[in-house]
Amino acid sequence: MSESKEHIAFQEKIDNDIKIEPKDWMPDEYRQMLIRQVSQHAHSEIVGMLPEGNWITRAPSLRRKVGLLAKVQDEAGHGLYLYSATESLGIDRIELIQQLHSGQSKYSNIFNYPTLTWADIGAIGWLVDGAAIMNQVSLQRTSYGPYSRAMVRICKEESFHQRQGYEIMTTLSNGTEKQKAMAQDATNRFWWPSLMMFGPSDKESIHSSKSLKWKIKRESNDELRQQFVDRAVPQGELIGMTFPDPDLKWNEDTGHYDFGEIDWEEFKNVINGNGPCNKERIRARIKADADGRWVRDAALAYAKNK
Ligand code: FAQ
Repeated sequence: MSESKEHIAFQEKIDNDIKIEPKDWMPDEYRQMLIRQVSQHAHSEIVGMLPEGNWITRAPSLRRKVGLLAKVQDEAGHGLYLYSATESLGIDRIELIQQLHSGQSKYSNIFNYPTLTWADIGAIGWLVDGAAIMNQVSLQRTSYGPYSRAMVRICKEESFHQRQGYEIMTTLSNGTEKQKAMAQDATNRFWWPSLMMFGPSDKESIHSSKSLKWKIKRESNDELRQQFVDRAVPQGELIGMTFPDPDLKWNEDTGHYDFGEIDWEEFKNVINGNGPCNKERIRARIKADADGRWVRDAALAYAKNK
């Protein structure tokens, strides 16, 4: 079947790097693909507040507490930009939140792991925000205007997040033997799940070919994962961390680090609701939604009276 005039004009715009804006014509599949990805991204931001929020009351100093509070608040802001970008595609935020609560919509695998020690806050900033930035810098060039603009703003804040995490790891690795061991343990536990954040391998990724053709994603899952490994390994070595992968080594020929096979069974389990903290995370989100209902009701009643 030959493509319609609209389809051809749409693809021409994409090929010429002209952004698609909310009122422009777009294929329904492009719209649905964006609603899926951007809403999952928004959910990740607000579920991502939970593992770190767990440590706000136990931060080891006032300075650390202020930094962590600011970071967690930033994540809420990122969620807001991204829900707004998703709403510009014609879906209501309440429906998106219901999809998160019912398990119909995914969010990043990484937030289903527990934060057991203070060093986990360092490892999350260094590795999780590090991985998130690698992906989001690329998404600044995504073809959908509102998503692309949200990414520019989010990336500025994420780079502060990454630095505060790396600074925590640097401090711990210069500390007592116990502190060094705590930092190493956090690195060991967060390393593989951070690599999984980039999604399945290119061979297994179901959405990549369409997404790359429409420039929703600008680089493939494996390309971004490799860039992340190449950047994170020297950073870890600089502060005396090792990585839990016997196959990790510099490859002179490719100019990249080789690394071992990811445990895709673990990845599938976690993204399908069976990770260590999935149920706890969704319970916390549902409770937060119910606890905040009176505020929304009051705001609506006030708006109506005006
Ligand atoms: N976790 O065909 P693909 C952050 C699912 S933000 C869970 O390759 P795609 C900030 C995927 O949805 C972190 N599920 O899919 C922060 C699909 O399932 P579906 C979030 C995953 O979309 C830091 C299926 O597997 N960032 O961390 C994951 O082309 C610290 C097949 O996969 C973004 O969301 C995963 N890791 O590529 C906050 C970035 N990977 O929908 C607090 C935007 C894949 O068919 C503290 N998203 N799946 O049921 C993307 O770039 C893409 O969506 C990918 C996946 C690369 C994540």
